[in-house]
Amino acid sequence: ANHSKKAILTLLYEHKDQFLSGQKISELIGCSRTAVWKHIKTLTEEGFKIESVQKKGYKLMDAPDGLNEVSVSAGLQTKTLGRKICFYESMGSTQKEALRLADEGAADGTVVLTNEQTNGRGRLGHTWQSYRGTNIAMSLILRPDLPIEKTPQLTLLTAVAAADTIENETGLSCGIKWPNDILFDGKKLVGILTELQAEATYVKAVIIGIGFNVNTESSAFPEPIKSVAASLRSITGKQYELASFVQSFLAKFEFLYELYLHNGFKSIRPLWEQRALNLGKQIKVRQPGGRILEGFARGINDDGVLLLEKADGTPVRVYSADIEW
Ligand code: BT5
Repeated sequence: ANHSKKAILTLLYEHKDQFLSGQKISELIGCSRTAVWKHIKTLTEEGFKIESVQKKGYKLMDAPDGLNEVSVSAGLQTKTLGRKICFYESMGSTQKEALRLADEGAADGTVVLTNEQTNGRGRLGHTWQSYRGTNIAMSLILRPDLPIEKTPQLTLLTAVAAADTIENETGLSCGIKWPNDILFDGKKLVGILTELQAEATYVKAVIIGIGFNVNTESSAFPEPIKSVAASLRSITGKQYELASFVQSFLAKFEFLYELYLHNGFKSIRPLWEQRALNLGKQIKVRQPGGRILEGFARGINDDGVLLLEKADGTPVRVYSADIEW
């Protein structure tokens, strides 16, 4: 029954501006017209506004605030990514759930998505704040055939995908602060967290978590986050449709990911460099173990490694697994 309800909602989303007759729906789904009517009734109770006109049929007028699984899956233009979506109305962390699902064997391209993340994680035990229905929290489960040392490149790829999506959807041109922050006017719009499930030498799964501040009002950010965070809405004053934003990100990500798997990081590197904010500057980097390194950021190489030059001229390679300040 749940399956038919989802199929009906999908049809309504796919024909958003048209009426679909009960007869047509029952034929396409393979259930009775009475069953169609009952499912429509349930959807209405769940908060979907569905216009129903005799002889014409049903038309989707509005949906509950925020995301739902079908709003993202209907019309999604990807081959693998998001073909399976695990959607939760509210949850602690999409990242934690994705790690659990990956451990249970979830397929490559599975996406975990929620309307409300209550215990979001950043790197190194930091927290990530989410605001119900106004920002996007999702995790991608990928199973690339990659050596472990190359996986930090996926963080850089994700940053490019996120910045490109923002530019396509809003016209804003964002910068990337190595390795994982997407900034506009110095404020953070997107956070990216890459985690691994690996055996000694091979990668079982890469879990990429992304948080986008989309429609959050700046007053919703508490101190001290307020001084470092921004949302698309706080910059442009506009509201964006979360579902189409997710669809657009998944399509962009998949495109870059395929390019990467076929041609390697050299196909991503120039795209990343175009948006890089701290190349050619003095920067500080925290290395594993807490040692702080200062130097001039020369650039990144074809492996995605940051090339730093210390004051005495010694070159140092910094991996995005290391933490920048
Ligand atoms: C990150 O960590 O930027 C990675 C954030 C990843 C979040 C996603 S959401 C979906 C998935 N599920 C999860 O549980 N996590 C992932 P880091 O570089 O450590 O930055 C964290 C710092 O950013 C915090 O210490 C705050 O200063 C700041 N911050 C927290 N929430 C923010 C927000 N909404 N917008 C901007 N900055 C924020």
